[in-house]
Amino acid sequence: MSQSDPPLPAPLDLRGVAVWPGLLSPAAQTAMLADLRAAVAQAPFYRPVTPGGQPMRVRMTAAGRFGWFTDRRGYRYVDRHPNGTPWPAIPDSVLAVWRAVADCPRDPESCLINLYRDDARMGLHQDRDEADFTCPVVSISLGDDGLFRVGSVTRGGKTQSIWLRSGDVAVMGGPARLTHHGIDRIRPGSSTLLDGGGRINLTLRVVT
Ligand code: MD3
Ligand code: FE
Repeated sequence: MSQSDPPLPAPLDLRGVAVWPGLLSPAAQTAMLADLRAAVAQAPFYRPVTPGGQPMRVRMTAAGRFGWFTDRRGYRYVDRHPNGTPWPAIPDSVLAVWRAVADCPRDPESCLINLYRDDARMGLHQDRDEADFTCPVVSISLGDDGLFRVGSVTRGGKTQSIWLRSGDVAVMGGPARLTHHGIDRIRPGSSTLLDGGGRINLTLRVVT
């Protein structure tokens, strides 16, 4: 993906979230996964603990200047892995997707790497731990299908769901930046991309 690539096709619109199904070819997905493996070797997946003391079902790690983090002390961005080392750099293959789809003059400062295995899910929530909401959040899905639910900015009300599949890219910008969203479940075994199965989702964000 580069500046000389052809213009993007029109995205689907899911309550203001733009979704490009299959934006990444199978070869691009495999190449990105190899880049991520190198990052995860430096910054292994761990299980975050909510402020209420519950271990999350999603495994996490991050790349870039900041990683989103939670423990008993609360939600925040931190500049290193719990093992004490700085997060690895965001791979160029991932940055290229941001530059192609995010209408933002800045590069992302954080790439959260979520791993969903088996019964992992993520409840409806808003992403609001960032200091700046003018740039979008960009999501890249790899591996098994995930049932993605989008609601509204206010709590409650209607929601709409779609299955995100490997290679899909979603952009949450403008009014959709603060909508509630979550992953109800994955479909284990729907992809052979990841060794050991499961779904990886990358979320790219400007934080400061
Ligand atoms: C809609 N991750 O890490 S990505 C998260 O698939 C997160 O792992 C989910 O929600 C996942 O915070 C969903 C799609 C997504 C990300 C950010 C959003 C949708 C969003 C921000 C605003 C609205
Ligand atoms: Fe989120």
